[in-house]
Amino acid sequence: MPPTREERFAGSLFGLALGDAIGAPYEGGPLSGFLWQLIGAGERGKLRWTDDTQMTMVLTEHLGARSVPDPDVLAREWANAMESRRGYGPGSRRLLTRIASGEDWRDVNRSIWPEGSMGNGAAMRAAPFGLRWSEDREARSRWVYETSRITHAHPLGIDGAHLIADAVSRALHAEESAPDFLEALAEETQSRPFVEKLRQAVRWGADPVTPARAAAELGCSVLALESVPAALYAGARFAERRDFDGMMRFIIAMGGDVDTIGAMAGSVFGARCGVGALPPERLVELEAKTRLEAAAIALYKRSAQ
Ligand code: R7I
Ligand code: MG
Ligand code: MG
Repeated sequence: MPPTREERFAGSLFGLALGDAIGAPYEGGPLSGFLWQLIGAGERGKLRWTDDTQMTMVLTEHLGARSVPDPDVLAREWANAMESRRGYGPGSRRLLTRIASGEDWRDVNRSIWPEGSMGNGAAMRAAPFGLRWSEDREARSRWVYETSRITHAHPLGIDGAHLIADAVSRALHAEESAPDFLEALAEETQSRPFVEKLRQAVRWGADPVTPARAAAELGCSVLALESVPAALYAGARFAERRDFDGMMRFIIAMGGDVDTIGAMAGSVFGARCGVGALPPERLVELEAKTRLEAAAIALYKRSAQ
């Protein structure tokens, strides 16, 4: 039996949090991993997630509580929820600190790079838009844009967010092979640099390329243009086999921005396979499960109205 829509909503958000938490100790190599063990300490013994889940959870709650997002309110909610120990990107941390102290996001979102950030910080939190407006591309696209630019004004940062939202909405009902899924996304997106990366993965067809080759040809850094295609490839490939553990082993072996690639791939995996396909022994360890579950249910109800 295919998962219900409600199971897919929960699957997408829990898949994101699990991918983030399982990947977190591997982000940025051994030294960062060691630091994460030291400063990331949260509820004792729990599988701890990072900024990727923190921002997604706040966004999911925001979307569940109203018919359309309010970017000014959302910017403050993100800023107030920021905790340094969650390992935020350096640019995002600075912008959110300024927003928390009362500055308008419009005045700060191009203060570090003239065109804004092209990091993956908007893409890592875009999954809820794919769930909320799965059938309405125009609304999905509008709200991804209006909220991504709070911290990521650069077109590549925003394009990456559109792709993750589109992929999650597609994964809610499509049962295609990985190459067909990636080709459909490539056809939908207007962003040339992303189309080239996606077509590269489409050309691999059903050949199981090694993590090293995927990392070399797609990239796996914190830039949206690298980590988003890598996550879409891993998510699509392993969702076909309902193999979450295999997906995480592949992502860890690719290296680079492991928590974020895990989060984005996990959100696609969960939207397609449902919460029942996530490893139960890891799910029970996940921190703040009750809050995440309530956020998923509220978003589900809102999108069903
Ligand atoms: O995108 P962002 O929120 O970072 C998210 C990442 C994820 O891996 C999380 O797990 C967390 O670890 O951080 O934060 P930004 O600082 O906006 O962007 C991330 C990085 O991308 C920056 O620190 C830069 O190294 C790089 N970057 C750029 N470099 C050159 N020119 C982003 N934009 C530019 C740019 O325009
Ligand atoms: Mg993170
Ligand atoms: Mg990361």
